[in-house]
Amino acid sequence: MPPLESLGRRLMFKRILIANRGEIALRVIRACRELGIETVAIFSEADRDAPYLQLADEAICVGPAKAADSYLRIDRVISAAEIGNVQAIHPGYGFLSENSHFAEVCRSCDIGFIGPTPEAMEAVGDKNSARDLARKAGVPTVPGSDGLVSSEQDAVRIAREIGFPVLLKATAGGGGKGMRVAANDLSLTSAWQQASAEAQAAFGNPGIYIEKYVERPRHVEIQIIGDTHGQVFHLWERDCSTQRRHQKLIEESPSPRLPQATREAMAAAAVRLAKAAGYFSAGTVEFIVDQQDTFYFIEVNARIQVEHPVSEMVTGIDLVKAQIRVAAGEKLDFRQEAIVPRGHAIECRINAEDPAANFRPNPGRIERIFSPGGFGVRWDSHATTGYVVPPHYDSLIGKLIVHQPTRQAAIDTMIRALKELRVAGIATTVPLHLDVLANSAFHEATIDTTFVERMLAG
Ligand code: MV4
Repeated sequence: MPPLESLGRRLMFKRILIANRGEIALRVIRACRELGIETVAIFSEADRDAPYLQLADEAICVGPAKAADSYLRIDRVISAAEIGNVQAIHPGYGFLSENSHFAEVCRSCDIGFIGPTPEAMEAVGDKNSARDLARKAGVPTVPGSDGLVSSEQDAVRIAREIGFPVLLKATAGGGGKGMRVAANDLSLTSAWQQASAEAQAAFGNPGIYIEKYVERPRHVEIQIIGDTHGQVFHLWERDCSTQRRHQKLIEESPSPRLPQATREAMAAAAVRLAKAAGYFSAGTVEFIVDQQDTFYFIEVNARIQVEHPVSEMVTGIDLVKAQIRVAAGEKLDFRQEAIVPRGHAIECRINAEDPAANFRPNPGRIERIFSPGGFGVRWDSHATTGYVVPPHYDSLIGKLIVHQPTRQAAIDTMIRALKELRVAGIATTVPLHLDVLANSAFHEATIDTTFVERMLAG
């Protein structure tokens, strides 16, 4: 008997390739199983023995350990898709997920891409163009330059106009890469030199724009999902302020202390922007929120994100299944008014890093693992006893997600589950999470994006 969900769905893919690894590869395999879709996994030589590969219907090697020679090789991934005889590719997050050229190659090979179109990806992938689009859609942006800044002289003139401190951002950057703060004319000169050189070197695109620097913001993002029939829905917000050096540590939904009117305005703004960009599939519209609860658009993430489970838990919507369905051309049968957040969800990212040694990556063999469970607990992980965490990729070994009626109950369950999780053989970020969850600022939710670094400093 095929799963009930696959009956009567003539549009649906029969077989898809997952162009990713680790927990997100497993997450997609699970969604496919429930939809009655066969899966082809790919792996590098470093992942050859990874247990989750056994859960796919087929697994194909795409090259050596180095991502640039395997998971990032468009030619090899497409060859695997041809050999695997799939109708579509799910890119997961990272790797090729936001590469519009890859999405275009899929299209020209007549392979479905489980994500937005290359055109939508480009419109939001260039940060300056996304900001332009936001303004045209009536989405608040941070006061700043009207487009790219062409010279140091222009930069000084604009910075004086908007007032210091300012932030120089690379239009090809994102996630904090290629940003420089400047407090006055003098520091702007060196910030300009560094930012433009870095943008050219790192992204091959020297474009820079300037924004007023918002001090100690919160990071709040809106989850959206759209279909190819012009519908875009939002799944409310996630607060990702608990981060260190642009690496998110804890995400939660709802965002504590966010006024309901602000939440509603942000969600509506995110949907307007997605519609203006012709965006479908899953995506995230990222905002910063200042101390006065004023919100500003920052950037769009054109992929499923690591932290998507917290939105799934509070809304009851399986985002990966929805992503696959809309890529196959199905119309989402949601009603926005029926997407009502229920309770509170928190996710802790468990990384193979040693918080006692400046978060040094700690790859190696997991001698033993005991996975947490019980009421309100979800453990999304590919790690098993005997699994060797390879040193070549990001160090995420699992995501611990809890869902409870209130934030306080969610914190209590998270502490219980973190203590239940036992990983022997390698150091993990569990102790750091326990410290954060015991912190009064976290309890009072008076935190911003500088909270963890201030906590660790003193
Ligand atoms: C900002 C900002 C303050 N003012 N823009 C960093 C990542 C990138 N997505 C946007 N980022 C920021 N943009 C203005 N005009 C502060 C940050 C920022 C930040 C944002 C979200 C989460 C964590 C952060 C940590 C440091 C700085």
